[in-house]
Amino acid sequence: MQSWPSHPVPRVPGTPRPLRLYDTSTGEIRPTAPGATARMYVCGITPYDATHLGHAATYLAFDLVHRVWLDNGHEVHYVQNVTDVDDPLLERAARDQSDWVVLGMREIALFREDMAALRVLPPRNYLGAVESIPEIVEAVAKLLSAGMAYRADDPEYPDIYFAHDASGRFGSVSNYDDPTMREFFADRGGDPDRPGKRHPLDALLWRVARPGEPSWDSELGAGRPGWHVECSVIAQNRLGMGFDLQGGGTDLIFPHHEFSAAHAEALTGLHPFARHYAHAGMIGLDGEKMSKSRGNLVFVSRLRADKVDMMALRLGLLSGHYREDRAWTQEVLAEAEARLVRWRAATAQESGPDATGTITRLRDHLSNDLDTPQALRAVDAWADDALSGSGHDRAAPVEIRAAVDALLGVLL
Ligand code: 5CA
Ligand code: ZN
Repeated sequence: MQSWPSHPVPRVPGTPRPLRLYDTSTGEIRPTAPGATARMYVCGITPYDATHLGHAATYLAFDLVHRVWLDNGHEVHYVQNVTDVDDPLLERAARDQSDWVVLGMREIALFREDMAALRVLPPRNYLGAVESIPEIVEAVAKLLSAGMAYRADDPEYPDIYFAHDASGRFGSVSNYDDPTMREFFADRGGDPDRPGKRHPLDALLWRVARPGEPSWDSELGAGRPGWHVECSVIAQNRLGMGFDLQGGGTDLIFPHHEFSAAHAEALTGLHPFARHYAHAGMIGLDGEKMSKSRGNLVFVSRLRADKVDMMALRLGLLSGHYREDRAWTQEVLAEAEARLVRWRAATAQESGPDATGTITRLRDHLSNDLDTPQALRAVDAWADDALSGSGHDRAAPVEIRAAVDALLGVLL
């Protein structure tokens, strides 16, 4: 799958700060400690509808991780998937009497445009589930022969399930108790009541072909992959075990990230799958989580068509902390637009107050679990001073522009 266009990231004067990030599995803010190449996997979209502001906010959070690592001199190996075959996509295509392949391709194309417009740095590997089927089949076959997976007791559709406790570490990502796991499993794509399973929490690895559904021939028989194994295999085969960061929204903590880790750890006997699990809060609208199923969506492409400046959108989505559930409102956008105008005016001046302290504060706040509200306020303070005419450093506007571009991804 083709990724989207990149753009150069300027160097920022001064001293970088290593990134500390909240880790869901340990419940604390810990240093990320990548080697020369930082390895990050962020779960991609299921392309049955356009990118909404919730998706965008989540990808922006991990874009900042990417940028802080680059600032620290790391190469970043970033991998993202596209769930280009799964029940929601097939259901939407059936509802609209359209072809699921065409629907997926259209939404993926739009997503790429949205990401490029928002200046999200692209992944090095951007992979669809469909193109990854051979490697997924290989992994499922291994789990089956190791006795960690089994065929459902159903002569008609002997789907393959993962024995949830096969890694011996099930629960180590989410730390949820059993009732919470059962609730989320049922709500988020699981099938606890499927007859023929050995345990309600066992997760689907391979769905045997049904009439009217797409399927692929394989040594497992014709069928299609389950969801968690898709990300588990794509990540593992590009980044290896123990990669630096697995990311997504909080709705992916369980079952998705718990199972992606459990599959990989069972398969390899190694731990951990990822050294950090980071999750972005949910963006809501009118008091509810923005979601395709609720239909309360604001699309990035709609705002683009309405000529909203994508840099203002970026600033608006970054004005709240990534871990907070937060609401999108017209006021958030209006404030971001006003902020962008001020920053542009301040950096368009020939000189301004010395930028060193501001850039240090910007780095400090970002390295502290991506504290964007504080980071934006640090730049506000510089812009206010500059606009009030204080300071005559002729390098400062250029340096602030470079820092805001490189670290926040905002082009002034
Ligand atoms: N394809 C799977 C991941 S492998 C998936 O969850 N796709 S998705 O299109 O539903 O979501 C894509 C990403 O956006 C996920 O990380 C998800 O957690 C995040 N996301 C979805 N809704 C919101 C929201 N309202 N606010 C913030 N992030 C969201
Ligand atoms: Zn995923």
